This record gives sequence, C-alpha cells and structure tokens, in this order.
Amino acid sequence: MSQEYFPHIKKIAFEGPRTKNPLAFRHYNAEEVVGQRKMKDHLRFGVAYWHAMKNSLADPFGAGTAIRPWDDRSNSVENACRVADACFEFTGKLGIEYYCFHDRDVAPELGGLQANNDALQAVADHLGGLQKQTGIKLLWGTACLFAHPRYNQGAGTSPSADVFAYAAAQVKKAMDVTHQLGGLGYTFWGGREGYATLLNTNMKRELDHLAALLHMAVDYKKKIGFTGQFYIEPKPREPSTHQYDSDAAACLNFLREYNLLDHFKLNIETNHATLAGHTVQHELTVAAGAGALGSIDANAGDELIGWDTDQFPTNIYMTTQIMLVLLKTGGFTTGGLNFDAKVRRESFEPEDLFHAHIGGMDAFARGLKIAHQIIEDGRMEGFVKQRYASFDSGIGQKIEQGQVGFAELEAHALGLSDVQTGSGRQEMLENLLNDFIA
Ligand code: XUL
Ligand code: CO
Repeated sequence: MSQEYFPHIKKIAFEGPRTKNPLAFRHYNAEEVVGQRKMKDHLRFGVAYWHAMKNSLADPFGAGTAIRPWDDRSNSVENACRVADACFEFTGKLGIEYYCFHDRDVAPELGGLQANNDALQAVADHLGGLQKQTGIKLLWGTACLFAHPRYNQGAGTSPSADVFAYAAAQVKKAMDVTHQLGGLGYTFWGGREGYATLLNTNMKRELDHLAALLHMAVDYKKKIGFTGQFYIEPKPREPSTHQYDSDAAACLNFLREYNLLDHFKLNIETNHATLAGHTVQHELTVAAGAGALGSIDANAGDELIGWDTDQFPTNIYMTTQIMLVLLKTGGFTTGGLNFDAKVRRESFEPEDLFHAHIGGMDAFARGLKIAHQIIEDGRMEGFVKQRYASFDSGIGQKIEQGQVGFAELEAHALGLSDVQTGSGRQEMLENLLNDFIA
C-alpha cells in the first residue's frame, strides 16, 4: 500500500457532538465502553466491498457516475489488487475492522472457471497480505450467483443441472478463499433463487435442489475445516419476482424442513425486511426467537420509492430499535453490522463514501447508547414483563408448563366473573422511547 488513494482525508477521529468537522465522528468512539463491551466490539462494523468499492452508481435510467480513481474498470488482477489497496486504506481510515465481499467484487470474471478461480486466488493472496498489514478482518465472504447471464434462471434453483454444477464449483472456491482469509462467516443470498412465473416452475424440485446445494456446502465446510458461521440472507424479491428466502420466517421454515437449521443463522438486512412488509426489528426478533440471529446488513430503504435502494442508515429511531433487539440477545458473536449500502448516484466523489460511513457509524453509536440506557433504566422491559405476569403463576404457569388442557381451562374459565387485560400502553411506551432519544 505505497500509494495513497484518499490523500486529502486523514484517519477519521472522534471529536464529540459539538464538532463542526464533517469528517469526524460525533458519537462513534471506538474504545468507549458501553455496558460490558467497547463500542467497536458491540457494533463490529463492516465495509461492503461491492457497494463501497465497485458500485458505479448506475441506475436503470442512466450510466454510472462514480469517480473512483483507483479503479480503471479493466478486467485484470492488477486492477483488482489496486482496488483492494484502496479498500483497505479506506476501511483503515474509518477505523472499521471488518469487510465483506463477493468473489466477483474482489476478482475479475475472466471467462472459464479455471481462469476465474486463478484470478480469485491471486487476489485472495493479495487480500491476505493486506489483512496482515492492517489487522482488518473478513466478516464474511460469498459467491455472486446472480450477476452473470448463466444464472438468469437461478443458481441452486436453475432448471439446468450444468448451471447448478457451475454454481457449486463457484461456492466451493469462494469458501476456499473465505477459509484461507480467516473469514468469520459465509453468506448465501439467493437473489435469483426464486421464480418469475409459476407457469414454467417446479417449485418443489427447485427447493429440493437449493437444499441439496446447502447440504453440499455443509459437507465441504467440514471437509476443509472451515469453522466460520453460515448465514442465509432473506429477501422477498428483486431481482426475482418471488424469492424462496422471502423473509426470516420463510428461511427458518426452509432450514427446518431440510434439516439445515443447526448449520445456519440469518443475516438480516433492513431494506429486505421492509420489502417483505416487515420492520427490521421484526425480522431480527423472529431470527432471535429461533436462536438464529447471526449478522446484520445495515442499510435503509426509501419509504417514497419502495425499491431496495440500499441507503445508509441515519434514522436514530431505527438504529435504537435494532440495538435494543441485539443487546437483549447478548450481542454479536460471529456477526457484525455490514454496511450493505451505497451512496446516491448524485454523491459520486470519493469523499462521499466517508460521509456515508461516518453517518451510519454515528447513527448506530447513538442507537447503541440509547438502547443501553433504555435497558439499564428497565421501565420498558419491566412493562413487558408485567404485561405477561398472569403466566408467571397460577393457571398461566400451568399453561406454559403444559400441565393443563381444554377441560381444566374450561373449568377455570367457568369460575371467572370478569375477564380483562390491562392497557397495552403503546403511546406511553412511544413517549418513553422518545424521552431517551431526546
Ligand atoms: C442484495 C444483497 C446482497 C447480499 C450479498 O440485495 O443484499 O448484496 O448482501 O449477496
Ligand atoms: Co445484503
């Protein structure tokens, strides 16, 4: 890393909430201890290589606008290594400790499988050197099984066995390099694992095939001794009309049905949750309930557009609610907050990448501090505990412990003169939340 790619930007420092410096943290103070952990260990931020480094900022109506002096857009290992150098300089200047990539973000697709594997291997070796030099770690790796035209009808769910085989080979190599780089996890996002019309689709067969691919990955993981965590990333649509991993509940059902639940956790993404008609806190809570909350792709959608706009998260209410769920589950183990977010097409200068990440990091730092205070205060949790108190003793406890059936409950109900629940106090709790955010 001899050349500097962001020469005008120094390492971003914590300057506190009153600073006027746009290239400084107001709230993210890596070493500050919140509860039991340092902020950086609660939040475990990751840079998403595909957005931060490779996204040209094209949209369906126009060409890319991004100015990225380190990337000549040539399909060469040399260019890929230069982009990697820029990525590590960028990540280091932000004080971010993790990154995530697809095989095709970091290395060029040169043609045949062997040439692609060789290119990926060469770049992975270079990435290994950069990791050693900087201490930056790989949060998770993945294979891009959706961009190349061969995957136009899916990868693990393609109607072509040859495409399935090619996808398996690509996952194998992506797992190899993730393992080589000490990746803490490996993600499966099935962008085209779904369908456009049922008129041409055998859904059952496609799901069986997807499960077979994942079982092969589990076997291969054991074979190479990779101990990282596998994740599935739910998303209901885009690019497919319907994706099988449509939300957390659908993923959990699929994993249970095919005996895969012991081997996978979920990587929950905010904008995918909203596309599925949920909030991100809903999706996180569903995953946590199954002991499968693994990692988070941190971003935000645009309520007025309704696509997967992958914007940087700046909403303190949202980051607070994410951190509330996370802290209650004990926080991350293998996972982290990977910024699966891109700057807007209008924000095309390299500096904008810094503003975007600084904003997301500060928003999560605030969310963390506020969520921690809410938990310490205990009123919110106390209210919820009290709301279910009728199950802590008497007939409620017997229901939870499976000691009663319909006959006993009928006898109990016949003896009741007045059946009531207390108020849900939603508005009071919303006001309480606002007290902490203010
Ligand atoms: C797409 C998406 C992916 C996955 C990794 O919407 O979120 O970038 O995170 O394949
Ligand atoms: Co994602």
